[in-house]
Parts: sequence; C-alpha cells; structure tokens
Amino acid sequence: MRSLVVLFVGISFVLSCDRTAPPEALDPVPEARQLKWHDLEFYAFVHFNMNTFTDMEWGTGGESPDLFNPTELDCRQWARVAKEAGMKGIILTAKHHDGFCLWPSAFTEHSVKNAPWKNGEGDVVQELADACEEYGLKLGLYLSPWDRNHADYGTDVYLEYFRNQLTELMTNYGEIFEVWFDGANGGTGWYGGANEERRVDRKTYYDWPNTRQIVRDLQPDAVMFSDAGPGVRWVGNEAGWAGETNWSMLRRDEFYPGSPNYKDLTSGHEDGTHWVPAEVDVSIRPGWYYHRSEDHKVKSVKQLVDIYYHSIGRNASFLLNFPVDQRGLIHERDVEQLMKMVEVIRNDLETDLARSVAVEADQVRGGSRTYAGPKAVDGNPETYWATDDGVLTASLTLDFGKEITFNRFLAREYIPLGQRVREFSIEVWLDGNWKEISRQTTIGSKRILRFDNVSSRKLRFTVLDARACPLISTVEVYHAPKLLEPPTMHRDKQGYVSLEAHDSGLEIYYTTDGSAPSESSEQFVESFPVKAKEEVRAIVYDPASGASSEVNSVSYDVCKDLWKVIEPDPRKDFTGQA
Ligand code: OTN
Repeated sequence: MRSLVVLFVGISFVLSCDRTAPPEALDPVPEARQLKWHDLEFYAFVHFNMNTFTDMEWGTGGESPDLFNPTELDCRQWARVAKEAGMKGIILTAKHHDGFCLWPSAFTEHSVKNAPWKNGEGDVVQELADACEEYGLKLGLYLSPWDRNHADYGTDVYLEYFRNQLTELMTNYGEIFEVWFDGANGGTGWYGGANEERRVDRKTYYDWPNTRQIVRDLQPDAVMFSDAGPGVRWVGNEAGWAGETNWSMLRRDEFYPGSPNYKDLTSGHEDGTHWVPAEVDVSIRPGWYYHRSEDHKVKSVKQLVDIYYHSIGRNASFLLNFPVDQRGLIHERDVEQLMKMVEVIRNDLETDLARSVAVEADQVRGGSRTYAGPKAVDGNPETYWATDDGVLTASLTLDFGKEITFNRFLAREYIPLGQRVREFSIEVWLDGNWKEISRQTTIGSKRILRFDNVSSRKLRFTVLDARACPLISTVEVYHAPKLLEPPTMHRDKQGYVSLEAHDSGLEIYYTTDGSAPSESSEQFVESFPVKAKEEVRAIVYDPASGASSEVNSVSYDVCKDLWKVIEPDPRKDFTGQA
C-alpha cells in the first residue's frame, strides 16, 4: 500500500513538473478584443432606414424625414429572431449614405426626431440597445462616413460633424461590440441642395487615426470594421464567401476604407503585419434594403448553408443581413429561411464523432502530456496539441475503435499564439492503406471541410507545412445528414424539364398528373418533355434514411416550341384595329 502511495505521489510530481517550454507567440497575434470577437462567429446585420421607405439602396440625401414611418417597428422581434438562430449580436445601420439618423442626433435635423414615427419622440438605436440587452445580444453600429445629405460633406466642417455623431453613438447606447465603417464614400448627392458630385480622398479625408481614436477611447472593447480594419476586415465581396486560403493577417497599412486593392482581402496575407480577420457580410436577399419585389428572392437554404461553410468554415465570421421591412419587422420569409438553415447546420454538426477517441501524434512538444494529441479531441479549445519548435510537419491519427461513416472535418488552431498552418491533409484508412480525401491550405480560428460519406476506422490529419510549430486546439468529425431540399426545376426552350438535387447520393421522383410525388412515382433519370400545360411536382428522396424533401411544384404553360406565328392581317394595324 505504501509503495502505491509513493508511486501515486511520484506520478503526480512528474506531471506537475512538466518543464516543457510553451510555444512562443508568432506575431502578429490577436488583441484581447479580437479574440472575444472570434468567439461570436455568427451575428446579424440590419439595414433599415430611409431607403426602406423609398425602395432604394442608396438614397440621395434629399429625402424628407416625413417618409420614415414604420407601422409596427419591433426591435424585440429582431432580437428574438437573432437569438433563436444562435446569433450573438446585431449591427444596425444607424446612418446610411443618405444621412438620415435613426437616433435623435443633436447635430442634425435629418433624423427620427423630425419623422412622424412616434411623433418624433422615437430612437431606434435605443430600442435596439434595450432589445439586445433583454435577449443577451451584443450591439454593433454602422455609421456611414459618406453623407449625401450634409451640406458640408467634403470639408473639415463635415468631419467634425461625423466625429460628433460617432461620439454620440459611442457614448449613449451602452457597450458596443463592433463599429462598421463602410468604404463606399464620395460621389453624387443632394448635399444640402447643391445636388452635385463631391469626391474625397478616401485615404486622408477622414483622418482615420484620430477618428478611430474616438472609438478607442469611448469603447475600448469594440472592434472596428473596414477594408483596413483595424480590428476586422471586409472579405472583399458581398456574395458570402471567404477564400479557401484565408489568413487572419494583413499588410494593413496598404489599405484604407474603400481602397482599390480589396481583392486581397479575400485571403489576407501570410506575411501580414497585423491581425485583421475577415468578416463575410452578405444579405439574405439580393439587396441590403427591403424591396417588396424581392420577397420571392430570399436566398435558398442551400445558398445559406453554403455561405455558412464558406464563412465560418473558412476562418471568417458570418454577418447575415436582414432587410427589415416597412412595418419595421424582419419579414416572415426571411425568418423561415434563416431557421431552416440553422436547423441544417445544427444537424450537420450535432455529434462530434472524434470527441475523446484514441489519438496518437507522431511528434509531441517535449514528449509532454500538456501538448499531446488527445488535447485536440478533449473538447477544450484552450488546450492544444503542439510539436517541438522547428517541427513543421506532423500527424495526428484518430482511431474510432470501429468503422464509422463521416462527411465533415473541423479543425481549429490555437490562435492566441498566431495563425500557423500553411497546408494540411486528411486521409482515411481503407483496405490496408491511407487514402487522402482532402488537401487544403489554411485553418485559423476554424476550418470545416465537407466531403462525400466515407467509412473508415481511422483518420489521419497531417500538417504538411506551417509558419512555426503547429498548435491544434480542436479536431472534430461529423456525419451530416443529406441536405433534403426540394429539387430545383428547369425547362429549356425545347420544353425539356430537368430536376436537380442539392446533395449527392439522392434520388428524385416526380409526377405530372397533379398527384403527390413519392418514392413510388416516376424516378428522374434524364430530362423529359413537358410541352403542354402541365404541373410538375417533385421530391428529393434519400434511399439511405428513407426521408424525403418537401415538394417543389411548378405549373408550366404551353412550351414555346408549340407556339405558332399567326400571319398579321395587313388590313389591321398592330393594335388589331382596322
Ligand atoms: O457599389 N458598391 O459600393 C459596392 C458594390 C459591390 C460590393 C461592395 C460595394 S461597397 C463596399 O462595401 C464593402 C462592405 O460590404 C466595403 O465597405 C467596401 O469598402 C465598399 O467599397
């Protein structure tokens, strides 16, 4: 018994005396406020302002405040939707390019205080701040540097006005997590009635160092967004994707809000001087603002799911915009699509099949347990597998104990010490050999790969190259269900209809007699003719699970092929009159 106690004390002593030197930070590294921001991942953008009432995307600045009159404005509905979707905050366009302010600014009459809404007593920013607090969400604000309403835009007088407004917003609405500076600025506008074009030097006009200092002083935890950060960068497109290679570093001094070299923002710079991670800003509809004509153009579940994997799954955050409507509500259709997308992602990433499985690393920093392979599958993002300094290639082999089927792989680097991995691969053990199923570049805060179902007992994750010893905090594996979205339908000019599923390994069944399609209906194998007036109804069916999608039904009219050109009667004019 005594020797057992001695052994136990001895082991505990050895463990507590792990003298392996921790890895050194590899500059640039994130600031504390950026690390907090990385944790948010998914948050909402709300474009709601004068444009909502004028059906425009960019108002001229000459609009009357009389037009701003939402009938059922409810910021609590926005917050409820965001919360239910698992979003962590909401960023509101407090002032867009047309200059109308959603708060009663003391520095202009062009605001809610002169609108009929709540008899000029309303303050949308305050209502949203209250709603965010109630729902435990963070609040962010967009303040357009460009102002097509202001008579002095382009002079120092406007710069002072802009800074006064920034000060108001940073002072009066509690904690702000992100301040958004759009790079679109300078051009034609109303400008107090001048109705002219005004260009500014985007690099120098706003005296960004001193303007940003206002945010630094009043909201030290807020990150600032723009093409040049400094806290968070634009991803270089508004279509919803970050580069497959995506470094969180940027040669920041080469950029300014609205700079022409924005294409680089999609991937960042491996030799970047500052930590400026990417944010994917994208609207759930074609426009940023609400247009009734776009009610049927809300993004499909497949599009939204792809955006999730192309943003959060590629080391970026996902800022999803809702064009709040004239009632002042997020439209029902937008809510429906959002929640469907969220359900798909929740199901996709529901059960981590790699959690606590047997893991073997071929190289471990100092041979230490602190940095051993199991740290990557312990569910704790603060612990990580690391190699010795200078070891830039190493593998982690996961043994699931039995053959399992999976189609998602997720990895994270321990980014407080910098982003390191340049290239990695994943392989599976098949028929006595390792078979590579994916070879990729960067990881960063989070990388998620999608691939077809693969069944294997073992997976090998190899860092093939890195800027310094890799620090891998997380490796996860999932078996996502098939995406059972109704099939898309297309009829060509000859009247042939083709149907398409949105995932592999699925079957499509259809009817043309108005009956409900099921797996015993006609199976779609190749395009088929629909020449007369007919309704095609179709479903996607997963033979593995027996589940099917909702029905897509399209009513076709007579095909153009059957149209006849009727000779015009020469005695009548084109209106048919004699
Ligand atoms: O017309 N535009 O100004 C425009 C068209 C397509 C894509 C982007 C823009 S503006 C662009 O917005 C970004 C945020 O989404 C950044 O703020 C850029 O600086 C700005 O130029």
